[in-house]
Amino acid sequence: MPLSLTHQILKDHLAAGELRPGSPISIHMDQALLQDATGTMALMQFEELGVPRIKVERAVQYVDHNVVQLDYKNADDHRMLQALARKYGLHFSRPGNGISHYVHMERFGKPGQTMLGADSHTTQAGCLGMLAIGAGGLDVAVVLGGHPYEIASPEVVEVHLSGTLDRPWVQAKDIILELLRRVRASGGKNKVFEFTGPGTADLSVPERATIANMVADLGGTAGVFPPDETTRSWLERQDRAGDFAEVGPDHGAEYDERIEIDLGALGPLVAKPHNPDNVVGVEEVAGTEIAQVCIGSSVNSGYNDLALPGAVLADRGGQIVNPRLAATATPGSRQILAAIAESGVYRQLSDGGVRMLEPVCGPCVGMGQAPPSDANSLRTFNRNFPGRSGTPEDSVFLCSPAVAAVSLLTGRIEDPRQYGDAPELLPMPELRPYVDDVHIFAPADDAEAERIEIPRGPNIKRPPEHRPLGDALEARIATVQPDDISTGDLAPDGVEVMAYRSNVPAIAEFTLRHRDPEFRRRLKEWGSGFIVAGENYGQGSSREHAALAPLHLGVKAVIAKSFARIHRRNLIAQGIVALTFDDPSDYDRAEVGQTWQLRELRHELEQGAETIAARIEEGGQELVLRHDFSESERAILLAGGLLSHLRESEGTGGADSGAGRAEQRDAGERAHDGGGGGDSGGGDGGRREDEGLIREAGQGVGGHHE
Ligand code: MIC
Repeated sequence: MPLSLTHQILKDHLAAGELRPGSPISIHMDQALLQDATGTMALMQFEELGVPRIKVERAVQYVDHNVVQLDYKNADDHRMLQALARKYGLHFSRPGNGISHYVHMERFGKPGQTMLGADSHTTQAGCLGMLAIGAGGLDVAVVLGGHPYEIASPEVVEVHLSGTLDRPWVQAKDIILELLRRVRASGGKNKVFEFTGPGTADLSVPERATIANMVADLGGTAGVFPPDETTRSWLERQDRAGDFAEVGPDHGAEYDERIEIDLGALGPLVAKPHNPDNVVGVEEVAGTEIAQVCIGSSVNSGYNDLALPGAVLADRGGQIVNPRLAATATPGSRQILAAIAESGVYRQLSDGGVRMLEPVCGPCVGMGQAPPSDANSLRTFNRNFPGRSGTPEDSVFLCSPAVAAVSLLTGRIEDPRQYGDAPELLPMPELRPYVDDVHIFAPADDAEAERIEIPRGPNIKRPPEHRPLGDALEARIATVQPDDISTGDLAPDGVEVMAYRSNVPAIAEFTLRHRDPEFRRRLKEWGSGFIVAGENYGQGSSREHAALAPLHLGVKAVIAKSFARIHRRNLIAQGIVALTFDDPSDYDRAEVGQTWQLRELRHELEQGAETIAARIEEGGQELVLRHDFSESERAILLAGGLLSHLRESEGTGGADSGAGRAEQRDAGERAHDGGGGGDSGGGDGGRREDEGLIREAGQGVGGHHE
């Protein structure tokens, strides 16, 4: 049977299982990507494996998220990550060097390879013909330890792009927004989107990157652009001609589904608050007053994305950004920063009044540049979940650089097609001096690696422990949540909260703070609880803190109408039972405070039962719950989490000796406690005993600095 490129890559990397949609498979990973906000937990969990050096061909630790450095916390994380990378064999991209996805595309992505990344937008690497998948930190840690990654074998959707874009006013961003409009935010679950057709060939690599990145926002597993001459010349420009590979779909390849987009019929699109799939034509929102325009982020931070707004401003005789507006621009990488500096685009933007930011994630994850209250913000980013910008009642619209560029002029959302002929862009200079990886540091050799001590600061705490599942689970419903709860609701974005990514007890204090401020109090009072939720629970980012924080608070199970892929897996990896309703209307029976009993859970999981029996103590109603755990996921849950499962199944818990791991853990414990953290590491189901250190959310937490 003629195969899609996705199936060829999967076949080449298959460690176990059958390529039948939905059936569990394990795949070997060639590469891994980590960023600082998820990387600290990922690498600390890697340490727990006791493996001396990583076992993938290439892993890169980036620092691009937590870079505001309001106090020592971010800086301590960076220092620890640099040492961990050097010791265990990862490359380290220093802060300011660029946004992980953008730099990885420039310097490391390889057609035909696989990659697992501790960031949902890892899918961006599909622009070069990689199969790149986002995951929680623990799954990435386990892959670094040499294990394959387990996932449901995806369906492969052919996205056939016909025609060409009416550039520059209709852009690649509009293609992915059109897909979001059609497929919606959870419609891509367990699907890989493979792009074909003449419209695909016409897209540059950074344009493909914008689309592949936001496949994550369809809930998709990956997006793949088969490599072609455009890919080859991109790699040549990056001095990486040798990384090109002649791979592609077989002639007549079969796909599970086909979507056709006629690019000639596409207009500029905008995603309204509060979900990337809330897409309308720009004409529907044109005229909306805005207070902010932000250009850049991991998507739309390439040369042309910045050159167009620069040219729009310069073309109008030096017209400045409308005085009612605040505007920012973020280049994707140091390479792009150098290119816009040299070409004059930087000057066009800066002269126009755009605030030029360093190449980091920045406002996309609420790291500064929060918009004013009661105002709209227009951004070329990939997400607009409520509060993500840092302003709790925010109102964020997502768009292409073309829409952003013309809206700079008036302070309203504008339809760029009303602006006639496009201005000429300043040409991109030669990249030559910028392709050296002088700011990406190689790991130490084995001898030096052994001697490297890992510096840790007082905000850095060991990951929670996993406890084996008991025979039954019984707990009170601690919260009932609606559809589309994002991991940002569970573990919020922004400078204040994200500074605690290495400190689960502290970050737990912010869980659901806007959705249900009483949630934490209830769990503290009751000691444990269940979460009940609607559809697409845990959509959005891969942050496993959305599972780690509830685990710390005592959440034992989440019962939802449906789960987003990465979060479902994160719950399981951390030993939280993720179940669905057999009859979704049973969701309506759930009330905060009720006690739900899963009396035969262990037995049912051991036996591989398809359904799980539940009973509501008050009133005695019986409910039928479902699960879709693979055999190994059942074993993970029985063991209480992925790390304990690996320890059980390998006897020693890793490739190295158990003694080595114990020693490391002791040393780690001393170091973690160094600042008076008082972390006992025990307690029920990962619950820690250092609550005394945790003050109300929003105040300082732990450590001697406060
Ligand atoms: C995001 O875009 O939501 C993030 C911030 O990059 C996250 C990672 C994180 O929460 O650290 C993601 O996409 O996984």
